[in-house]
Amino acid sequence: MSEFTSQAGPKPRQTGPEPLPTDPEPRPTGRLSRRLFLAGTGGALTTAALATPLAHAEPRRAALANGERVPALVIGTGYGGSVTALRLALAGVDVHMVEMGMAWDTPGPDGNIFANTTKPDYRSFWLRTRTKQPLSNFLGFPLDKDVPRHTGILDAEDFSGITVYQGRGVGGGSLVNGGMAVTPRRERFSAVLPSVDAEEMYGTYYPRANAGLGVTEVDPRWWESAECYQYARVGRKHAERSGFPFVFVPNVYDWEYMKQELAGSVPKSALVGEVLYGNNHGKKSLQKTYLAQAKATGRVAISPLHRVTSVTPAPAGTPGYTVLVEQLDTTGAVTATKSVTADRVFFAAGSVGTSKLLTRLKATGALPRLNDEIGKGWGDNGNVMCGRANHMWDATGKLQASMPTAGIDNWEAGGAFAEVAPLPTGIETYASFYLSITKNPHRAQFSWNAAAGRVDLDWQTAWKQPSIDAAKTIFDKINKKEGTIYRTDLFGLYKIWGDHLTYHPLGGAILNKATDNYGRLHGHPGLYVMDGALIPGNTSVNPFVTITALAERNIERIIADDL
Ligand code: FAE
Repeated sequence: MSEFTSQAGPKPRQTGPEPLPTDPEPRPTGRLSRRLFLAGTGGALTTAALATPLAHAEPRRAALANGERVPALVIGTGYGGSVTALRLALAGVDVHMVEMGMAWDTPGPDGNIFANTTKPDYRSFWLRTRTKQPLSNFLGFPLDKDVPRHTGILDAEDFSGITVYQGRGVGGGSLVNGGMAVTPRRERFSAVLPSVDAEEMYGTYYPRANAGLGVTEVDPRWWESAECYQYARVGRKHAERSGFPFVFVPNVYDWEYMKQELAGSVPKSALVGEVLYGNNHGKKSLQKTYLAQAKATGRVAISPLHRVTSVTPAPAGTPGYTVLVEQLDTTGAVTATKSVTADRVFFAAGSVGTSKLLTRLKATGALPRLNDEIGKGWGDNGNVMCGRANHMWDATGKLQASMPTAGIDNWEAGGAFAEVAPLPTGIETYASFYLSITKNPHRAQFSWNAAAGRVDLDWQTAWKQPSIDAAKTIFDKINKKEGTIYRTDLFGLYKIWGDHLTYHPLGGAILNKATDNYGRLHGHPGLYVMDGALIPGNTSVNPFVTITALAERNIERIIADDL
């Protein structure tokens, strides 16, 4: 068995962001002193010897006020936004983060902040009255059910031909994802981000991102015998018997916590299937890593349940941008509209959120000088799901950890990397389940639909066929060797492929096309893209480590040159 981190430079061992320097200077001017500038770039980022424990300043709590002026406004609190906020704050800049989702810091009536995957409730979906679960059926029975409309954590956003799943709330996708923290193989990097220096990424920014995210590897000896990874060991057996490389992949889950879950000494999270609607324990979401560090600087304020609707150049004579923000209640109703002025605006609303905003702002003349690359180059990271029906002697186990640890790598030969995914139902399913990331060449475009007042995406369901073909290079062979068949009951009646969705939206404001090579939007100085919108449609593996590393690279340059 090989490992996926071998190309990523030194293996990170920390469990949180790199230690940060004390900031003894009085807060804030928003302008940079040379001293703070150094602390925020070279000092904090590369010289461990200079780092001392952070003095925990009081976090800035005030919600965004109408008429406020802020030096840096970050739209979204996912990976790109969190890196941006932390690094700007360390450089001495006051930051306001605007997040359309909830704070996710308050327990519900059951004492938990997050709902369980097997029991979706009002917390689970973003403004839906019926769940739209990625795996919609089981043994032919539909799984979806009615829920109260609420600003819940998982958005199943429908476009023609595809449903795009995204996290909503402070922490973005880190709240709902499987924590698989994969650095692409170096030899594949030039196809992922062709304009970026691989040497720098693998020498500096991937290691920095992995450290900041708290990425670690599962203890292989424990994994070999842990009841909760029997499903993954069955996955390995089948992969290897068909001659495919089976690779361990790192994760941001706290493995020591999972061991205690298994021992019954702490409240269970991964071992009761928590993932899609949040993890109450164990997972190092951004709330526990980058965002915790950002808040501790005392320079970062976050406004949850605030949605940015417009960014335009401020009136003549006023520097910066006018940003319109809607405040929401938990039914999704707008309770206030605020206008603020920001010297700089960082778009980090995710591939879909950023692309939708920029496409509309360009088309409606709010940001007229954005170039024609806006909205282009969107891809689904080649996502396609499937299940296989195993023989009775290949039980996958009643107890399955919801955090994946491994994949089948057939990228070179067949264009597919298949995550061996859990199916944590609490019963023996005799099913192996996979999320494949494939080399899919299709790219869609966002466009402004003036009549309907919305942004459309022109993806077509048929465009998933190359992904299905790539996944079949793995699973047809395994089925033949094992004498097994595909499950047809997981995505509808007699439907093998989960080809209607993606978990990994990428692109829409591509690096070095819609922006310069560091995320600066063309035509409007002081506007930046910092998230998955920069990446041209595919990362060959799960994307959040690459999004984080790219944001680390870009913000370092922006701080050095622009501020
Ligand atoms: P993201 O994390 O989506 O953050 C954007 C934030 O902006 C969100 O919090 C939005 O609510 C907010 N926002 C959007 N529009 C606005 C607006 N107008 N105003 C204010 N706020 C706004 O962006 N990736 C992996 O690498 N490994 C995994 O195991 C994995 N599993 C996944 C499982 C699921 C179910 C899902 C949905 C995704 C998974 N992903 C995984 C994908 C990963 O979470 C995703 O690529 C990143 O979260 C994208 O990061 P961004 O910073 O681009």
